[in-house]
Amino acid sequence: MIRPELLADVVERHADSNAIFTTDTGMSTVWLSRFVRMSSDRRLLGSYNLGSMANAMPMALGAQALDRDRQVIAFCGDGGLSMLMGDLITAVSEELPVKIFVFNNGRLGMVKLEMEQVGLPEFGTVLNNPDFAKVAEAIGMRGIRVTNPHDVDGAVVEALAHPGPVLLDVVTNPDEIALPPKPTLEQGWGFAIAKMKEFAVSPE
Ligand SMILES: Cc1ncc(C[n+]2csc(CCOP(=O)(O)OP(=O)(O)O)c2C)c(N)n1
Ligand SMILES: [Mg+2]
Repeated sequence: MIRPELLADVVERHADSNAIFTTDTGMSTVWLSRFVRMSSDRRLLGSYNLGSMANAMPMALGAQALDRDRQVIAFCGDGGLSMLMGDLITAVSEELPVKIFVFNNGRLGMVKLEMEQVGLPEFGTVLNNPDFAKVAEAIGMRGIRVTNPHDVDGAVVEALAHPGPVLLDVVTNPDEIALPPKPTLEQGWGFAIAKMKEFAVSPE
């Protein structure tokens, strides 16, 4: 099982020193903010206070259209990407060499966590995803799918070196928890209750 932190850290290590990053609203926001170092030359675009999902890929398209020579990297959730997936065609038709990295946890992960921290068992947050790399290939862009942690580094290097648009579909751990900087006892208690309820529903 691939930890999303690994992907964020590997991207940080291989990205250009003047890359433009975009991030969806969801757990990818957390992984980017914890692992990707910003500098005066890098740029970061997100929805943030507006809190809208699905923004990372279209923001990347816009940024790349302004500067085709600069490395533009989108940190996408699988839920976010699915919402505006048709716009992948724009990357191909406009020849925008965006690097789309999908944190594919098969979940609306942030919402799963929000429910669990108040003691609710996961409900309605499982996503029945297609193989995003195959979708990308069908659309006409390079698609790479990664399911083994040992392949993450090579796949990121390959994606960043690809001259055209590329989608890297990384299957990540759906149970990874993005702890807030100062977790409360109440949140921990809620999480424990949720896990007991989830276990009671599916004991395997
Ligand atoms: C348009 C919109 N719908 C719903 C939400 C509520 N919401 C916030 S994060 C999230 C889940 C995001 O899932 P995904 O893109 O897969 O990212 P993950 O948290 O799993 O990394 C949802 C449903 C929102 N912020 N914006
Ligand atoms: Mg997700």
